[in-house]
Amino acid sequence: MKTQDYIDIEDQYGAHNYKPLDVVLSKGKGVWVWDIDGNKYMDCLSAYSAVNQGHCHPQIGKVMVEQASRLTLTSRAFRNDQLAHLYEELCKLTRSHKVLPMNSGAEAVETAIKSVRKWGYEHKGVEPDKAEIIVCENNFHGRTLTIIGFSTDENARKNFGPFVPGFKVIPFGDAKALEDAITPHTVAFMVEPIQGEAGVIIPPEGYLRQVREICTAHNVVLVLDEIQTGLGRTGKLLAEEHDGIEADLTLIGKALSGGYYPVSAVLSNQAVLGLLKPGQHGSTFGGNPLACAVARRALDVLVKEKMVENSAKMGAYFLSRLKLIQSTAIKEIRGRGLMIAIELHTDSPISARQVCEQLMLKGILCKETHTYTIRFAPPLVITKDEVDFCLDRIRSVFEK
Ligand code: IF1
Repeated sequence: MKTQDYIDIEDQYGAHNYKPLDVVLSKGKGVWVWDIDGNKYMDCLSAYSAVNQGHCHPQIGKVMVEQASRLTLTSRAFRNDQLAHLYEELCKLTRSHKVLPMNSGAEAVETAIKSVRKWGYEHKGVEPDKAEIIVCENNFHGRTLTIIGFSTDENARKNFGPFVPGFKVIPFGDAKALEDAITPHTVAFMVEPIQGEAGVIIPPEGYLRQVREICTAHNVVLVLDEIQTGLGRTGKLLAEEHDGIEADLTLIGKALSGGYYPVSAVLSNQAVLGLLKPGQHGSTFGGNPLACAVARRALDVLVKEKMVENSAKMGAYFLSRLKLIQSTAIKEIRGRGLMIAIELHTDSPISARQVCEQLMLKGILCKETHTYTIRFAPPLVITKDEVDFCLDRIRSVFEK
């Protein structure tokens, strides 16, 4: 089959809920992927930061195959010999007290929402059915009905209502707005340390520290959605470390499995998760032995191979060199670690999508977000030579 054949069949039989670049991939290794014609590309999206450890990391692959031939799923009706290890290793690594494993990122977010509501009623003493959760404009936390109900992206929510009540939206990066929005019914504030889908939006210096103080002062649970920023993406294991704070609940997913398998988790630094009793939450696949074995090794290689340190180092280099590109099309270049974006002027002669299409022809795969921003988030195993390869091609698109 040729590229066009794949596209035609997808068009005919699949829902059109994505608009992918027209490249059909069939192989990956480290930062590189190959299409069905054997063309090689550098992956600067990393499956939306799920393959931070690089494509097909051999260690993770090995443990996945071994575990798959031994035991895959027990359900949580029985125990398995991997879950305890994952709990312990995750808690030690992230200084957490409790873990609740799920599968997708959205499920971790849903889990957090249920948990903080329960905490609000049973611990804080909020009146029945009055719990409020504060979130930010331009948030991205997933695609379930609850979550899109508090999205401010029209395209994500239009004609999907009615929605779950109990959410209040405030501007991102504005600590005063948070303080003003808190009422006696507020149970939690949920925020991305750096907004991903919104276009790699980094909040003002000190924002997260202020947010931490406000939440503590008002007895409000601080939930950090680190599903995208976590596990080394921003040059620290968790993005919260840049501000020297600790969230009460931290959500991780994506790279928790190195891209092998959907694994997510809610990490808790206080009694919130302790309130859940048998039968109140769960999932058939959450915490299964295959997921746990894969996640354990995905975390292990992240640490042992110093991918977090490499993310910080290569990210700083990448960003500093990108900023030297001379182009009237570029409005701003920003990033932290290997979570980087180029934002174009609204009157730029070239759209973000066109930049991505041109980069694809030069062997770089990346993805626009909204109309004006291009994101670069390569696997954290990228080398300096590979960053240079990428920079040369980005330069040639802009300096033309
Ligand atoms: C898609 C962006 C990335 C997330 C945060 C929860 C989730 C995500 C902070 C839900 C998911 C994805 C999903 C992906 C596009 C994508 C994304 F463009 F939207 F911003 F990563 F860059 N919290 N992010 O970023 O996790 O349920 O998907 O496992 O195709 O929708 P999920």
